[in-house]
Amino acid sequence: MSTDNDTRETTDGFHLVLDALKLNGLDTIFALPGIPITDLTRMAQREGLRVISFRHEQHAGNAAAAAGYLTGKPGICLTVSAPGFLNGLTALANATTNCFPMILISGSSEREIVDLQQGDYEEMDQLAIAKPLCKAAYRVLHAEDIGVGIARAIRSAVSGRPGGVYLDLPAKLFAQTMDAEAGRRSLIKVVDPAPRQLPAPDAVQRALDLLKTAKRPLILLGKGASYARADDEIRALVEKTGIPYLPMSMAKGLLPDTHEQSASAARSYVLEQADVVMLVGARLNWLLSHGKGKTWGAGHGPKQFIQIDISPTEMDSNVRIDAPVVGDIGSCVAALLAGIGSQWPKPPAEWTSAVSERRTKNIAKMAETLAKDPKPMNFHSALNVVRDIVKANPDAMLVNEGANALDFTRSIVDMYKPRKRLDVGTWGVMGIGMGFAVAAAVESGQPVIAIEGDSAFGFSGMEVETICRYNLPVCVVIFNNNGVYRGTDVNPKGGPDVAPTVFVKDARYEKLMEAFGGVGVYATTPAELRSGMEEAIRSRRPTLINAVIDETAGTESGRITSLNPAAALKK
Ligand SMILES: Cc1ncc(C[n+]2csc(CCOP(=O)(O)OP(=O)(O)O)c2C)c(N)n1
Ligand SMILES: [Mg+2]
Repeated sequence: MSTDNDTRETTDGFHLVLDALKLNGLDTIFALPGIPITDLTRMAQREGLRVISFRHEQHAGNAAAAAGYLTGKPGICLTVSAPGFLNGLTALANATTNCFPMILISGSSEREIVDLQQGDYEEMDQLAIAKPLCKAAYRVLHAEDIGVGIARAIRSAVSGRPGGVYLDLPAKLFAQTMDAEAGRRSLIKVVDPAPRQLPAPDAVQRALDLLKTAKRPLILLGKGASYARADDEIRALVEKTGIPYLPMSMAKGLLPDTHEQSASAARSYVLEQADVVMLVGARLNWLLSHGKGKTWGAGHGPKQFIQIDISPTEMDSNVRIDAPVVGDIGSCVAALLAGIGSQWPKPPAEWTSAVSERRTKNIAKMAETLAKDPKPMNFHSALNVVRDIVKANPDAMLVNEGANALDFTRSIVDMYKPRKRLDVGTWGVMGIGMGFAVAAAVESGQPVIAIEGDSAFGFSGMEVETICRYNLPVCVVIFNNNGVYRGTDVNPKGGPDVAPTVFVKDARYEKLMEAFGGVGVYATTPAELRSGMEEAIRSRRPTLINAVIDETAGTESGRITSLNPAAALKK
């Protein structure tokens, strides 16, 4: 059996899994132990892997997904069978939707019993359940196939469009033994797991030809562009063409939000007016109103789209793509840059000055709002503080979830560096907060600021214990407005139950952090919030600031009120 060095003669499933991960540079596991993987977590730690143990699998899964996005290597989540697996599955599906590479490794029960449905401990056909919710799903039945299983999982997670992969490891596999040397030879160090995919030269030329005809061009950067790690090339593309750009939420900071070509403060104007739009790693899904309708200036004349994406089937998903450029974003942008050369004509000044005029006006208007000091504190006056703190700490990671707490933060807090912002992503899902915060701290070593709606925080709140246990430099700021969207709803029947969107008023969330040895701060003014955040960043101690926000300040669903179906009967 195993020893500390390579002299062992026999190996087993446990060690082969760990050796295969290590061989591929996967050195961190986000886990929750139990049958049959408890020993795997212990052995992983003994073998020098970092094991971050969570209180609920969904957050371990979210951490793995965020780690995948931040490192470009698949994040590893390890769970027990059936219920543990299901708890992790939400994160796996969310990772796949967000195109974050992760591998959910789950122990499972005995195949023979599961397949005959004879009622095993935690019986469930996990592979079948996982399959439609992720990019690929594999099961390994024999120790000698572990190397191949992990190699396939890695390739599936990171090549092409990244996503979630499920790897099913039945309990019996772990105890299987084989000759150590044969075991070593069975492992695969994956060569070039995410191969470059070069765009076709004629596709690049078509895109450039179209871009050249534009009178009101716009570049739209998505989180695919951030993930691509082609930061310098993307910046060069924006600056050499002189085209205004809009970053999607997680592309903020790819270029600093203060960049003069950023059209964020003139978003509705540019979406409505642009005639040629170049999408870089951004999908025309609901977050972009599917590329059509009022947002896109229906009636303002036709729009033409250039789309850069690694997935050919993304093209025409919602509207016609006039110039598809399929390949990895780094290669596509490099090819476009080569074609652009140094003589590229700037967009008509009429367009760029119209954009910048609106931008200046809106920024000034926002500055006025931010300068106000209402009592009680509202989203704006609180975010004015967060904005300053992020500006002073541009390397800090920002995690963000909620409705109003999300939307206001996204528009008010400027980001200065790529891949610093992690949020609810494509699904707008609540519950990513503490899992993402843990991964951000573990993978970057930087201070993490998590701006959380009070409802949003509740989904993963117990992981503050995890944050304290690993002593992570996470500063959680809860925007506490007593509920979902607002704290002001009342029960129309007047009974003892409060309205469905309302929580316990003036809840003392900071005491949760104190319970585990972290720092709790109760902040009712911007000054208290500022000193709490400054101290958290300076000390790197786990901190939770309960920022009390005017309970009337929010709007229904934040910025997406219109997605709520309207009742036909108004009563
Ligand atoms: C998993 C999941 N469940 C429910 C929702 C619906 N939802 C959207 S935002 C939100 C919470 C908003 O309240 P809060 O986090 O307090 O933010 P606020 O608007 O009050 O700042 C909920 C429950 C969701 N997006 N995801
Ligand atoms: Mg709230």
